[in-house]
Amino acid sequence: MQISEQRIKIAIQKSGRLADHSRDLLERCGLKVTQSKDQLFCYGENMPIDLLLVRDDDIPGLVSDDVCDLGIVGFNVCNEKKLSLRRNGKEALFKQVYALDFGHCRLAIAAPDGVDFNGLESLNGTRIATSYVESLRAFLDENNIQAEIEYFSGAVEIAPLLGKADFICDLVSTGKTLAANHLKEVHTVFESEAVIIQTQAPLEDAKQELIERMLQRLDGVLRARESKYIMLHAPRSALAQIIDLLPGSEYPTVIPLEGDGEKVAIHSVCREDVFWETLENLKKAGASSLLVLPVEKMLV
Ligand code: PRT
Ligand code: ZN
Repeated sequence: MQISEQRIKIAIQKSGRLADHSRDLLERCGLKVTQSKDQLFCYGENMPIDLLLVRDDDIPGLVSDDVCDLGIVGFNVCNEKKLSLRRNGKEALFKQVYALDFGHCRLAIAAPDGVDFNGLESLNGTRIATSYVESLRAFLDENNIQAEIEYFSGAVEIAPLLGKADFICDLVSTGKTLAANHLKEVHTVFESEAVIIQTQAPLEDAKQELIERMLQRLDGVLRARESKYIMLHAPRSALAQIIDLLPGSEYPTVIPLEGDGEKVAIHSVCREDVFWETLENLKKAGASSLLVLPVEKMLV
């Protein structure tokens, strides 16, 4: 199998925290693929789109260098790459298109249990271990903090135990790893989630069109994921109040009910989750026969 230049290439993580979500998202966009024997790329069967399966750290570089047209990667990795290119006098040639609502975590400063932390000034004159050297440096500079950065490529959380650092700066999601290493989170540097990035290199029209089509589908999947379709009956007299209660609903459809002059049916796409409390409030306002359905695809 060979990857043709006329096809779109999307870099995704080969294995790890983002791998399955990335594959799943692209499948939802209608892409069907066959994986190569060496498992390094997937050939798009029904669209001229191939997937390159790589380490997440390589994704921003592959997109910036125009080896791949799109990439799915953590914001944290993109940010680090951007800053490190900038330090070397270069600009990253990729742009972030959408945040994808998975791979949520935060880059945070943590201190050993029992250490007093009285705001960011407590970091002055200390050593902080991290794999995110550039992100941490930018954060310290922004906050006028003088601290030494100790680079650790992994297992950052053991640095204080080894006497190599006073604090650490690492990714946290549940906080269990910190707790297991007797560390406590003291400050969030930034929040992160998976994002889709696009090369800024000029593309042929056909390729650009295909990318736009794919991104439109992606937008549809993301919108659908956070949307619900709600149907209910409402007394005409309470129409305005009930429409007000529908979360994130823009233009509800109001349909007369055959044989009932008093009531109407309301159908609406809600661009947010619909909680039980909302349904209870709608019922209190006079709504009945409430139905909430998931939305699978959306094209606006
Ligand atoms: O092999 P490759 O280089 O591709 O993968 P990797 O090992 O570098 O990355 P991977 O798969 O661990 O993470 C990929 C991306 O997932 C990261 O770049 C983040 O964008 C996102 N992500 C989300 C996380 C976490 N949550 C996370 N918890 N990445 C890492 N962690 C680690 C963290 O470094 C710490 O060691 O998990 C530990 C903490 O987890 P909690 O749940 O105990 O707080
Ligand atoms: Zn990695």
